[in-house]
Amino acid sequence: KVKPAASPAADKPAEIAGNISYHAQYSPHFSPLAFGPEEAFYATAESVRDHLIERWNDTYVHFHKTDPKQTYYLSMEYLQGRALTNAVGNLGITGAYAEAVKKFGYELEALVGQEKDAALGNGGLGRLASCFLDSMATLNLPAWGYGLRYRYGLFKQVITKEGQEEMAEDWLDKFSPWEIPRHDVVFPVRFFGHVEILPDGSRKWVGGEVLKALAYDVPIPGYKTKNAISLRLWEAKATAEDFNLFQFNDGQYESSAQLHARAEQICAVLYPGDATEEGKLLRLKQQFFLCSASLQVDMIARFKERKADRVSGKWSEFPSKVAVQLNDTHPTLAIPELMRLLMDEEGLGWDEAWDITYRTVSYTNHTVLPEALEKWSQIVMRKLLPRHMEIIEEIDKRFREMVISKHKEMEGKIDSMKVLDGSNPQKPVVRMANLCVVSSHSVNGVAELHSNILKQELFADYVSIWPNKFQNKTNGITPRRWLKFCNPELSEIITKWLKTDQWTSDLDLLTGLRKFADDEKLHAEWAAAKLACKKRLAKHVLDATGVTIDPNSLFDIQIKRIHEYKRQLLNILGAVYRYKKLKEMSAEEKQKVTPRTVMIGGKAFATYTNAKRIVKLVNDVGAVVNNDPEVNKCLKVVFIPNYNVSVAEVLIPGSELSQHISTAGMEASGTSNMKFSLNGCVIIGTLDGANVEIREEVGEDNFFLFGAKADQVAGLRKDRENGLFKPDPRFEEAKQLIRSGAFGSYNYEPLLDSLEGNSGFGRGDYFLVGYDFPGYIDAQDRVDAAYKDKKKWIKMSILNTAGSGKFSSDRTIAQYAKEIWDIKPSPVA
Ligand code: 26R
Repeated sequence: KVKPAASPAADKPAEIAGNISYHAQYSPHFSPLAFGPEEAFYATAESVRDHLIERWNDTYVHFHKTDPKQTYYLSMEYLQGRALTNAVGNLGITGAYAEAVKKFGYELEALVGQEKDAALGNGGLGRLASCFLDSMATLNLPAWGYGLRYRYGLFKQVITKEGQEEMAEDWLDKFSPWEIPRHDVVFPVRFFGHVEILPDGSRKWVGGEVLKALAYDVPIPGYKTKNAISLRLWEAKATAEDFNLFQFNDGQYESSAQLHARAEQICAVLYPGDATEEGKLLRLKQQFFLCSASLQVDMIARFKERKADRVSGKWSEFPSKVAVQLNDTHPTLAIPELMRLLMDEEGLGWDEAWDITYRTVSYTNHTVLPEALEKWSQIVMRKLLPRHMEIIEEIDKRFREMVISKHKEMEGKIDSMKVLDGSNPQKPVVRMANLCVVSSHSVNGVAELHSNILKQELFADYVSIWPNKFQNKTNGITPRRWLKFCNPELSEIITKWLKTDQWTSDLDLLTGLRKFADDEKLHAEWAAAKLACKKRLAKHVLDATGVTIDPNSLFDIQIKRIHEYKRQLLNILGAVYRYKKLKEMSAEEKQKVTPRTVMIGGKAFATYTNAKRIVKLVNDVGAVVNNDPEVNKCLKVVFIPNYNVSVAEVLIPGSELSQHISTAGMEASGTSNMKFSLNGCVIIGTLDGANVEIREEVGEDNFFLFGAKADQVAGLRKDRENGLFKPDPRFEEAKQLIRSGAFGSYNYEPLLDSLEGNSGFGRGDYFLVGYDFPGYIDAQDRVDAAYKDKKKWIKMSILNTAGSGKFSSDRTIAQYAKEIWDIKPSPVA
């Protein structure tokens, strides 16, 4: 036994400084001569890591001893962002570290900026997973996250004259101080090969290529608790045995290390392009790699290891020890992999393996967009995973038999419900969502409206078979990162007025602010805090774009992935219309206008042409408006480049109005809407996703609503098709101004055409930009009027914060724990 040494005393800055020096000297990554901000950041992070490792070890031992039921959260994406502020904040050692780094002449905030964002995710789904980890740790839940250690995460967005360009973002450029490579946790993962039938009739998957999965653990500290959980990221490796020394010495360098090269490909990038067959295969490999490694190592091996200590160690106990949550369909292969391991490796029969799998696995749906529902080629799947394909075929067959024998009335619906779709014999596919629904004991949506759409539309047929399988779990966000740490100004005021900082872990306490909503003293403090955040934001904008914006103007922000359904196009058309009206005004009239800064940020998927055109349009409009002296006191339009978690942490606190304006029924939930509202920012939005619930919580007077309702959308599209749509003249004016070339000569025709009828590029305005345009402009007019009344606006702002308690991910995770996972808090003593 090695007696562990203690980390530096958390309340002794001198000791901490000594520990930082120690790391600079004895965990060296740089020349000993320099101790600049970068060196100081790494040494500080390593010092903080000592605290994390201590807690992480204690938590691991505690879970091992007490052997509680544990959740395994499988996700292809995590958008962690930076970790330093969060780590010292959650551990309660921010002050001590701030003082310690001062001894080296540094401000902690300056060092924090040295850290690269860990962007192992695309958007909402990945950031949700990261918020969930924070809440699982904070609630002392036995739950771990599993993902892949991508070498390159989400691309860096660079804006040029052509619009968006993508660059590889090297988050591991130097190294990540937060991960612990676990050389003791290495397991084989197989691809390709074939199925052998053994003499006893059992089946075994053999041959093919075998890679190794190596675990990297990222400790996740809970807030004000001793517990720290793990985000386990797998990396693919080939070993010395896979290296052909003979070939290498013979000069055949590439073939000598073939498997090494293939291993490297697996974790090379987040979401490899899947336009080619190779790309599709790689993406499927990634998905299986995550599932197989997590299941073999952490669920099966751990269950066996711990069951040796248990009185009865039956496999039937597995579901009372293990819950697997699938973050969308991306890790669906966990289902056939668990079946395979139980049957082929552990010798169980189908029925027992199925019962265990069904009781273990649950699935969250995050989108109803048809193009985002995964379908995998049966041919590719059979080649890469021959045994899994057999198992999926058997699941499909048994499902169909069950429907016919027990739900005769649903027989006519079988074609759309079954897992395998062979309707195109050239391209038979596996429908992953159907596989998830059929094989999971619980299926949930991520906001009330979305869950209802799942029950009434996407999964309606299954509801009559399994009426109790479908649930709602409205998303949430961690109030630590998204208020306490990113907005210290507002946090202090809240703590002062509530006379407690308990709200950080009990967010419902924010309702206590309601009784001060008219208090002038609070108003003054609230406005001052907002102004400080706006100034920080303005500085970011200047540094990132060179554009100067006025902190006294209304800061209006839309930041999210660029997608037609999210309707950044509606936003920019609105800005174009505003510009046109300003141009028509006299100087006197302009005096009365509410000055506004419209900021739009977000990344477009590299091959999504219309999304990239939108990015270009926003930039082009900005270039004209911002340089037009006749209007630029009243309006600025800024595209915020390279939107990511760290940028969000600056933008959200400084925002006053934020736009969540998707076509109703299309945004499953949204989570930035919750972050804005929590930070006292008023929403202009449609009745979509979690907007519906936010509006209920903050009150309809404190939310600018417009637009078609979800249940009207289908009818409106029909009307449009039938030529019944009459565009508002204001909508025509805005489009016309762009067509006239007022914002440059780039060809916007294809983009604008998507708003027209079903001809040429036209998609009949599928997202109803034209239908919602007049309502949107009217709502913006109401915003302008409300903003003029400072008292009214600040009151709205306070009531947004006060009404955001429901949207803590602590609430969401507590519900998952109780209503899906059946796991209980297990705090380290
Ligand atoms: C398979 C591939 C095409 C793919 C599709 C969609 C890959 C990734 C996605 C991302 C989707 C699933 C996503 O991020 N959905 C978002 O999930 C958030 C968290 O629940 C919601 O808030 C948000 O509304 C939803 O768009």
